[in-house]
Amino acid sequence: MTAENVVDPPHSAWLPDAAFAAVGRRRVCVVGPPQDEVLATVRLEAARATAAHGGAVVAPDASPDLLLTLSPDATSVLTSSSKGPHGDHLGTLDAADVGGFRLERTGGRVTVSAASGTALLHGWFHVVRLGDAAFAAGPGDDVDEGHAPAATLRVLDHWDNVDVHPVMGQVERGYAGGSIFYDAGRVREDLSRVTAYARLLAAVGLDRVCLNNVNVHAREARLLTDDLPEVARLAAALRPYGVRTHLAVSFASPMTLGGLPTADPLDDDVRAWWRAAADRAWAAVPDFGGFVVKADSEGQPGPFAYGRDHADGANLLAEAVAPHGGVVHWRAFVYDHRQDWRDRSTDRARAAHDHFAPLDGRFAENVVVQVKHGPLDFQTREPVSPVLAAMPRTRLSLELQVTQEYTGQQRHVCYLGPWWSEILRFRPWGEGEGDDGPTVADLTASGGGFAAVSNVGDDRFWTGHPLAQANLYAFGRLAWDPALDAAGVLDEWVSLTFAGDDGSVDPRVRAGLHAVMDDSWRTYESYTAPLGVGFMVRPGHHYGPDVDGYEYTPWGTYHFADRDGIGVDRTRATGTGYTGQYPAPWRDVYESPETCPDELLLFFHHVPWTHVLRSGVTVAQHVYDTHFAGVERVRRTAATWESLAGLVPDDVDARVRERLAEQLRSATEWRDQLNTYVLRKSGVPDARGRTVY
Ligand code: GCV
Repeated sequence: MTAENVVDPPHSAWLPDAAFAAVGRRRVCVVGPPQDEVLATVRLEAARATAAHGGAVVAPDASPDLLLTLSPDATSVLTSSSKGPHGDHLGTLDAADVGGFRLERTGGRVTVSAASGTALLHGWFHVVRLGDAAFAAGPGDDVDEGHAPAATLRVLDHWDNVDVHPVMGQVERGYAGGSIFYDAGRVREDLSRVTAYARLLAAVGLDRVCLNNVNVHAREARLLTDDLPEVARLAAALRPYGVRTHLAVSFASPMTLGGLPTADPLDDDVRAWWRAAADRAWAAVPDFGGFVVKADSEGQPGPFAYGRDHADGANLLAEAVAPHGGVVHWRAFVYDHRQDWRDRSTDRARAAHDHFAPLDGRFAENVVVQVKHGPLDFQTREPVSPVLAAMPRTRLSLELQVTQEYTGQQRHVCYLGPWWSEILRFRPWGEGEGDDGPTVADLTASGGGFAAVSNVGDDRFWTGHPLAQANLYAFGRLAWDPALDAAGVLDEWVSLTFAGDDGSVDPRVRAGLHAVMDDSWRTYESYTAPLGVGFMVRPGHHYGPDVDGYEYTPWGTYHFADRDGIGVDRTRATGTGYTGQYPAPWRDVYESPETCPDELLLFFHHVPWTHVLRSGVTVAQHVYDTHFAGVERVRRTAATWESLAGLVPDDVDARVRERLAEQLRSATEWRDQLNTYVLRKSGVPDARGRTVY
């Protein structure tokens, strides 16, 4: 028996049987052609829920409480619900890929109709989420609603390696054990866990997964060629829940896999090689989604080697996948990782805009430029990337990081919903009265979509920290509807995950989880990265404090602290000019320390330690205050969690306690290192005389 056969059954996450109590007690009918694979899943789900809770699967003429029907003309709801003023003209990428459903309720009886099995499945999980409220039969409870995802493309990117990488392991930046797809150099035999994963994704409306790391090493590159039958097996495990497969590919593949002397995007043989590669991929996986590419970034090959630009590179692949209706997600994470730290004029934050904004309008119809939410790299706090406002003629996808590389690595509780919500609601052209410009969600949803780096592994709780499941849940829900309230999304997650036998949640558990999680991102920020400074982490693994760890390295991530002050001058007047990449009003708001939001001050300005923030305290004092307060908040979080003992399942309790103990230790370490650093550099003492070393 191999190790992979003896893992415990995975935790049910947000789909415990109890979460199906309301639908499972009722009479459910599913209507549609027997050959539809995802519809078969809806039938299976209905049978499973009703068997567990005493309801029944019934025929259409038996007055079902819930009728789920596949009807090709359920079209009234199939347009995007959040089209913004920018990007509408780009049109829907894949008109056939309709993801909406209609929900009608009359006298407490519910009908969900959709044009595809996947959309109907999403409708089923919507009703599950609503619970008894879905069947409300009081006066005024009749409804006829359309539900459609904001964006066609809602993708989870896995940074999973097939081989165990000597430095990055099986999953790069993975904090939840090994890969659910691969084990030590091969695709797993038993893929039941992959199907269970697809079920979780379908329940939050996600329908695409990229199976491998964007850093495509030699072994992983072969997924595109000799391993296609294995990719097909993975796709078959995801398909019952309507989840489509994408692959990350290496730009050098024509050379490394095809034996060609070049990978020049304008070379005819290279173009032919990619076309043949795409043909083979779709032959093996008929509903294949497309390619994800990291090029000219952190050592990955790209078009620069041939004097070509990223539009040339992306369009090469776009041409190859176009006949199959495929998509190329081309990442804008392009910068020089061999920078000279002595040179203060080079600014990594500028790089994506410098490379990509001039290319607006040159990308093929089926290219989606995938932009990290901030200009650097998934820090705890960064401004929104200016690229998102600079490419109106390009499909854009917003890239978020669910895996908590820089936000506590699933050892710290850090609910990221509020952070993502801020990003999605950010208006690059400001909030003028009466004529609000588009939000980031508007800009990305209507032509492109949302992508995020997944946080799951073969850990029993999927995500290492059981409460980190909420981040995966929140990504799916916000990608479907970016206007959702983050605390409301958390509440949904609590309702499902902690449902008791009757489907309801103990109010003490609900309140406790909100107390622990609602503000946990700001708590994390308070004891780690002050005022948008970023990257004070231990180089390499990125866990825990190391204030100067990156200061004299080639990575372009500096804070420039000295005895006088700290921060990066990114102004047009005296700095790197990065503020000029934003449209008004932000180019001016960020330009002046007087108007720059405190939480981003050190991202945009180099200021004295004694600079008085808009909050009224000095920079040095702010560091002391927030770091002392942050540790106290973690202490309170741990106490709140302890008060839930006996109210939450023992296994969850034990794991969360263990993680909270580490969080408290780590937060204390962050506090003491940061405070001591500031005191030693600045000589400015803590006004409240607390212990600084
Ligand atoms: C997959 C950061 C991470 C890398 C990651 C990279 C990326 O630099 O530390 O592990 O590589 O981002 O997004 O490509």
